[in-house]
Amino acid sequence: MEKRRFIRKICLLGEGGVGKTSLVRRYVHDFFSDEYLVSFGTKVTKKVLDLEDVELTLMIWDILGQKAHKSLHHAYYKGANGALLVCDVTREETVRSILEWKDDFVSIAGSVPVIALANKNDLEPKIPREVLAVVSDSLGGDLVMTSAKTGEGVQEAFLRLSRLMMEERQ
Ligand code: G3D
Ligand code: MG
Repeated sequence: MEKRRFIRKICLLGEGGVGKTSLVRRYVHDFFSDEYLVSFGTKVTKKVLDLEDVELTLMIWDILGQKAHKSLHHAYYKGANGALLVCDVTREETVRSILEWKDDFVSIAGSVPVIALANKNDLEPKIPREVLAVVSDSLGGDLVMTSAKTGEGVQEAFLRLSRLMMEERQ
């Protein structure tokens, strides 16, 4: 029997330079580049996942990370089914701000699943464990340590979000 097909929109959120674009590249194309790609506007990348009982097409929206442009983000949040909130373990302020990103996001998208990604875990973390624990707790424990450079945790993070979104289907 043919699998049921679903399409879901997810957004990558977080400060500039935390690794959003690199994570998408690692997940979808499986490579890492050290060159800094400043993404203007939005890039939407498609990835088809074969889950146990369904085929899920992820439309992955990679948006501007600059706070100054936050008001523009609302258009991108609309209709999103989930989000990956990305921070950089070498910059504490990026961790503290992901809860703001989350509030901003859910005010437009509603209470859809979100997962935090503590990225650049291949580098020396400079964030007290307690700070990560606070963020993780406020998201119901959904925090994955990732590295777009080594690939650590990347599949897991996208898969976890995908499964959460599929639990909410109907
Ligand atoms: P953004 O899309 O969130 O703005 P980018 O971030 O994906 O463009 O990444 C910003 C910088 O961080 C880039 O390096 C990129 O190579 C680096 N980076 C992203 N993810 C990781 C990671 O997991 N580990 C390490 N070590 N670096 C990462 P530059 O040096 O060009 O700023
Ligand atoms: Mg980017």
